[in-house]
Amino acid sequence: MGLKWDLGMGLKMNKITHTLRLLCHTLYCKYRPLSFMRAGALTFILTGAALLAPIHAVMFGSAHAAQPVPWQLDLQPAATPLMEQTASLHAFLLYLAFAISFFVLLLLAYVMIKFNAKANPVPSKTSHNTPLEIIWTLIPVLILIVVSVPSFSLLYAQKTLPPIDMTIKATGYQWYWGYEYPDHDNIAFDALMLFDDELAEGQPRLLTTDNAVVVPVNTNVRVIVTAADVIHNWAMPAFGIKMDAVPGRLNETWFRAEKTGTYYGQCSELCGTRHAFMPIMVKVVTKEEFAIWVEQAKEEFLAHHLDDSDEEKSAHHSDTEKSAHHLDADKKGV
Ligand SMILES: [Cu+2]
Repeated sequence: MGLKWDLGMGLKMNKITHTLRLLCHTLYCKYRPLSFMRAGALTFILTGAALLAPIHAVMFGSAHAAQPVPWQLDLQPAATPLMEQTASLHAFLLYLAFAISFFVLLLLAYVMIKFNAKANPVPSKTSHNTPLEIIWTLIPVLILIVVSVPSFSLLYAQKTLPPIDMTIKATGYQWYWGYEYPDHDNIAFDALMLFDDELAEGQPRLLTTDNAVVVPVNTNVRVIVTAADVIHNWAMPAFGIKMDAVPGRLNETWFRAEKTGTYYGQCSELCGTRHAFMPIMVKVVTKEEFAIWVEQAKEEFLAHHLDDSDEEKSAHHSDTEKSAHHLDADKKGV
């Protein structure tokens, strides 16, 4: 049995080596016009890039706060199971892409050394090889099937809402976000970006808002996303969420934040001149802290809400305009 298997394996390996050689021949014939120098340089760059990516992922993968940091290369650390799944699919694809690039590099190197004009002055005239063509069709198909398994399971997890504990409605406006808590006496407030001179110590620039979205930890939160004027997008990298906010349409998504802390995101759909200045700030707190916040928010925002008359709206507008002015002045360095 062992001997038979060995013999069979040997024959198979012979066939594989033969096939590889043919593959190299074909590659060489096809890319002959490309000079060796250029092919070498291109391969070097591509492999370098492919090699660096996983190394960076390993080196910088877990040290980030839940916000963008200067020179960031990898994804923000996951705060929800959905983002963990997204990050692992991302890592898997990265290694797969690396393996494929490395395999191609080896083939090219083999061709360059073995079949250059000096080493192989009389090239083969081979033009067809059925087993080889079947292999180079089947292998990519198999790779795609393998990739589809984690990919579809992630898509299913994103689209299938688990039993929901509470709902938040996020509405995109030009250029800020409005939030409503329908399960908590319709607490409603707007979140406008703070400008540089309004920031407290340690608050990140262009990401901090006057009012944060507050949610309890380990709670399944449904987010209903819509917009009032143009298309915006409610995106929170650490939660693995990026959901279009479309006027006249309710989109829904969900998250379950498993770590307390402050998380930052941004509108991710080009929505006008101040698209870059409508950040999203979510505070994940303990359930007790959330209960306290709800009571405070009811008082703070309810009066605000009852008075949601034209007067209030125009006051808000002038506030936004003031901020816009402020921004212009900021840009000019005034
Ligand atoms: Cu927007």
